[in-house]
Amino acid sequence: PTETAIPQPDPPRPMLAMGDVNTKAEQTDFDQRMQKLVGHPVEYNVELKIDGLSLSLEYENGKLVRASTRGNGYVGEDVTANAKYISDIPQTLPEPLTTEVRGECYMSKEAFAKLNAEREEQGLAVFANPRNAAAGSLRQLDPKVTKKRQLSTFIYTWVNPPEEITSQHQAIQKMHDLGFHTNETGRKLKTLDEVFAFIDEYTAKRNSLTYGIDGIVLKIDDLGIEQELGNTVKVPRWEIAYKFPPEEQETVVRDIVWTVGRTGVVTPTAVMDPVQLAGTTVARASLHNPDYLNEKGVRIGDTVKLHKAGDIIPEISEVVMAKRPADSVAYQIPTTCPSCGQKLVHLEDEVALRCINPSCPAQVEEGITHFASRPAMNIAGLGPKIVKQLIAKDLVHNVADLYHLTADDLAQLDHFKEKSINNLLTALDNSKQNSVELLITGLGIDHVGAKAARLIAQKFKNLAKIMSLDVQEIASIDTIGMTIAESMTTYFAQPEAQKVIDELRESGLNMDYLGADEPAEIEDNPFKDKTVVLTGKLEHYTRSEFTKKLQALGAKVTGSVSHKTDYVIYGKDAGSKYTKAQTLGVPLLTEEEAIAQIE
Ligand code: 3B8
Repeated sequence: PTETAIPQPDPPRPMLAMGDVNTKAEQTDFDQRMQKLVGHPVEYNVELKIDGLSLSLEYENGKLVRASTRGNGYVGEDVTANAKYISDIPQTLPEPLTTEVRGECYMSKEAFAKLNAEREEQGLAVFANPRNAAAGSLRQLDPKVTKKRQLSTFIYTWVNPPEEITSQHQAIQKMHDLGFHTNETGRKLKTLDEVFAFIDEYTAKRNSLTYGIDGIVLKIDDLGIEQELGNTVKVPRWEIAYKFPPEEQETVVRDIVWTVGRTGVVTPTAVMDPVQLAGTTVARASLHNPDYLNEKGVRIGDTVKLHKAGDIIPEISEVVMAKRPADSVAYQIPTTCPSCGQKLVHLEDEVALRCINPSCPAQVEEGITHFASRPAMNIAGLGPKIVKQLIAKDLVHNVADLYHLTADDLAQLDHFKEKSINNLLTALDNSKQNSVELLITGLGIDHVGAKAARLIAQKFKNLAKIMSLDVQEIASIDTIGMTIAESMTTYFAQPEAQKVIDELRESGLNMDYLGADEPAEIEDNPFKDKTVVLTGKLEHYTRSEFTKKLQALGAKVTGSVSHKTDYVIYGKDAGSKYTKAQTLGVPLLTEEEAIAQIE
């Protein structure tokens, strides 16, 4: 991304950061200051403070022309190309407006956890929190990376709203109607007691939200008063952020254990005395890699402060040095694999330690478990515990051996009786008919997940063909890059890999793509990839017509309203689903509004 000046209205309106406070007493001060300045009590719009990074979106005649991050306020980073790949940003507005909105770009807790898990598996450094992950994913030279990372937005400021919009509350409603993803939990409140109650409510609900928040924002709702009060040099006078106190616990590290992943990455985990933290009991925290472990300086026996990154992933903040035992000794990073005992290596460009022994039992175990897992060959009943026993009893050494298992072999496993034996043999037999992309996924080739496997299988149709491809041919697929292509050719060039695949073929596994051809890519629209619920009596379409229409736009139409619902579209006499959407803060659209959006 290149640096460009954020175009400023006249007078310029820099993208400011907020002033923030940590106590209710400070908020009382703020409220009193506002009342004095304004001359009477003021109403506030109270919003959740999303843990992301600020984003400005500019539209000309209803078309998105520029997206930029805050940077230093006046000079931001141009992320227009990247913003095309954030699915909840409208590329066009239903009205030909020339305007600017601002909001927060964030990564959901789920996407954050998934991304970090993948990065750890690949030997890459993990992101400390969703904000860093969002920033690292948005500010990418290659917008394709942004596309893969599943970013979202909440839009909360209309820089130059039309005249009829006189309050922040209204501005959010209208921006929502224009197709922006707004956070509907915001509330217009009159008294500080109500504000405190809101804070208490979300302090309790915080952990159950699908996105991270780090506080709440108090804004004078009246845009006229906002304008009058204006800004100090750095922060607006008319609003203040309350930051949640960090949730932190102290506990003692009893051990540091190392586990070997499918790709041979060896990861340290601190095992601690269990403590309650942000709604769950925590007894383990990943230390990610040797560099991270050394940086934290953790030793066995240390008392540590623990928090949750992005509200979900337990992480050691720091060692409490004052409580370090007198007989404490520095922790020694292992040099050999905890599973096979072979010497560990540090590959160039990686922070991770790796075991590069292809027959390391821990890797084989992870590899076979992955092969059998749901996104791969989906072999019911072949979970980690069974795989562990199969390896320990020397019954399998690789995935090809699975298809040579007999009833007698399986009878050696704990609690395996006739029924469980038959079930597993049938599941193995059925898996032979799987379409080839599941087999490719199951091979566990570095960087090649279910999606890449499907794209490649769709294009090249069978495994023999796929194994003969060169890097350029694989990378000719639109969303497949050189990393995946090189990883595939390297994998298939290995004689051991070829041998396993030959054996699988001899066992009768299907090697062809059996799926349907890929449906045409759905163009961006407000309902693409959104979960939508219809309720009440519709006037313009029947329920099933409207459902089909939405599905054709890439929406998932479901029957019940939850936190996962993006929109509830309602007609006449809408009942409980409408009310539930209101309580959950799920955006509501009338049938007419939805049709306007579609058109
Ligand atoms: C003025 C208003 C900065 C912000 C703002 O969810 C300003 O309003 C700001 F100069 O940063 N993280 C929010 C959030 C952030 C801001 C905001 N409102 N809801 C947030």
